[in-house]
Amino acid sequence: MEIIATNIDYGLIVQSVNRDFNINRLERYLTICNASKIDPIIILSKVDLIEEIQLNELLSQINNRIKDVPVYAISNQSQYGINEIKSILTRGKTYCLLGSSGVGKSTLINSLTGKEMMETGAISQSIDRGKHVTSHRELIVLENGILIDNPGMREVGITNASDGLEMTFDEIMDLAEDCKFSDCSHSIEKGCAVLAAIENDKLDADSYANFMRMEKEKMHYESDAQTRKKKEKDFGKMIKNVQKQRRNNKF
Ligand SMILES: Nc1nc2c(ncn2[C@@H]2O[C@H](COP(=O)(O)OP(=O)(O)OP(=O)(O)O)[C@@H](O)[C@H]2O)c(=O)[nH]1
Ligand SMILES: [Mg+2]
Ligand SMILES: [Zn+2]
Repeated sequence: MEIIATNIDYGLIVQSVNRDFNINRLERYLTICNASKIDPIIILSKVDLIEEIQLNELLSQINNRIKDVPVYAISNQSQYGINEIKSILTRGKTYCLLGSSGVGKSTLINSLTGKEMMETGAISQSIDRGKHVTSHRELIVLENGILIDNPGMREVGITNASDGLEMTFDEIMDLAEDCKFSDCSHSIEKGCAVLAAIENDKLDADSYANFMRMEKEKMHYESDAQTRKKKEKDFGKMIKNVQKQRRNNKF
């Protein structure tokens, strides 16, 4: 969550069409953006590496699970789709680039500026991943909009997602209104409208599974935070006690 600074308008979530492609992870980024109150935009990069028919398949997979989020396909190599990205950028708005190492975030900035402004780096052959070329946040001011390049994220954990999950999975939230029990956990209950929707192919089972996983992570994080808070409070009390006893010359 810390990766997203304040005063950002849009999150450009970059994912490449090869090994980095992962819809569960896209939903994680969406959750982080939603929790940070920034508008997500998905950018599929490196489309030069696949055929058009494969690209259409990936786009429809995304479409089945993620609604209401714009998706753009680009290639920094062939410059496919770059003008479209240029055309959506707006003066006065700030965009931050999010995504794994090696997906082409910095190269995209170079494409947009037409200059070799940002350092980019080859993918590691042995692990087929980026080498974390960008090591710190950088701000680039364009004619149209301000871009913030970020180091590639190693993992996209759900921490204090506030209502990010609810926004990302609003379809599930809407269904949940019709669950028989108001405190339904959508896991085993009879009369659960969410489970019924999966049964009737109205809700994507993978999307549901991803939601449940992140919900659990969020709860773990919250209970950890609560435990930490309690421990700190207890420690504070202990210090106070010792000081008091010391004042009273108990030892
Ligand atoms: N085939 C292909 N390769 C690309 C494309 N865009 C970037 N690359 C290559 O992917 C590698 C990584 O690109 P970077 O722009 O450094 O990736 P990054 O997302 O900034 O990575 P970090 O800074 O490590 O987070 C480089 O070798 C780029 O040349 C593309 O559209 N197509
Ligand atoms: Mg970079
Ligand atoms: Zn339910």
